[in-house]
Amino acid sequence: MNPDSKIFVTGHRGMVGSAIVRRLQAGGYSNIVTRTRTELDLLDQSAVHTFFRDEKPDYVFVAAAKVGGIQANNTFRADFLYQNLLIEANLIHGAHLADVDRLMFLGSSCIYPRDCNQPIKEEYLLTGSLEPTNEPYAIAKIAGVKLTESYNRQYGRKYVSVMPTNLYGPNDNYDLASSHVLPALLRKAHEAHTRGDQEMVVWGSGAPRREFLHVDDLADGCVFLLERDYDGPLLNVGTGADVTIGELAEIVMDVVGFRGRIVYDRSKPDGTPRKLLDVSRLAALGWRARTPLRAGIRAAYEAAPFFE
Ligand code: GFB
Repeated sequence: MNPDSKIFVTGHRGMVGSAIVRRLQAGGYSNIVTRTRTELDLLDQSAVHTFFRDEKPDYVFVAAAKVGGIQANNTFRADFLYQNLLIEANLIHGAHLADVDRLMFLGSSCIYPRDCNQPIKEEYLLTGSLEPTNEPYAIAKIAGVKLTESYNRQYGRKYVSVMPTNLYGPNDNYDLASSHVLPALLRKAHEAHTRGDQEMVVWGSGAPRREFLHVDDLADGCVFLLERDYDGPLLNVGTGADVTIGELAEIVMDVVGFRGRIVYDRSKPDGTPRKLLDVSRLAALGWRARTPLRAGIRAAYEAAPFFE
């Protein structure tokens, strides 16, 4: 890629897409193309194909997706499956039809079997059953991985799939019903602290382990791969370390300055017990995450819409 290559970033208003745009701008890329949902509906096949035919970007980031935390995934199962299948199929096939040779598809660590060995190597894909709370989303993301692999095999494209672990950072979703755990705990701790509460509710048992990657690190890893013309197999992106949800809650409370008690709401699902990614494939290429968890959480807190 050169600095004036035309790079189409989908989902640029979301947490991942906006981080990729920031990182590209910082790297001197000046020809970044974005479209809002009103300008281009990614569920509309013919609109997406026309867009590609007219714009002919050099590179596409598939960062647009319907995403959410455990409860949203478990509740809006049809929407997560249908919309993600359509978005990725329209973008990947549309890019191919317009002869766009380079593309990066972003998935999620929930594509791997629920009970696979830890840390999770890329080759564990499709070796076991998925976590039920996010099976529809995971199936859609697995289809995306298979689309990139298949267009490469059949048509010689250089489409890459990247699987980030749980992400957090600026432009995260702080709606408690649909968010992921980290933004939810930041908001709950902030509100509890502001109200002077004695306790804060954390869903599930607190025992599941999760790995958290700052979205700016993910964006940096993506641009690192773009700049090295990486066109190899599926790659995990993570930090290589995880914490329990209970430990995460303690760190968040500490960052916010809330000194109350944690109450576990065991009527809410735990989800997968652990999903720590093996990041050695990406590390061997020379990239690693840089943001320490506590510092990243502090930065996310200060960027949160309710921070004053
Ligand atoms: O982040 P999260 O919603 O998604 O939840 P997953 C992670 C863990 O945190 C679960 C617990 O064990 C939750 O029960 N948790 C505790 C909370 N308190 C809260 C809370 O207030 N809100 C939320 N949301 N969780 C999603 C998948 O899985 O992660 C997606 O559903 C995707 O497919 C995404 O892979 C990255 O890590 O369980």
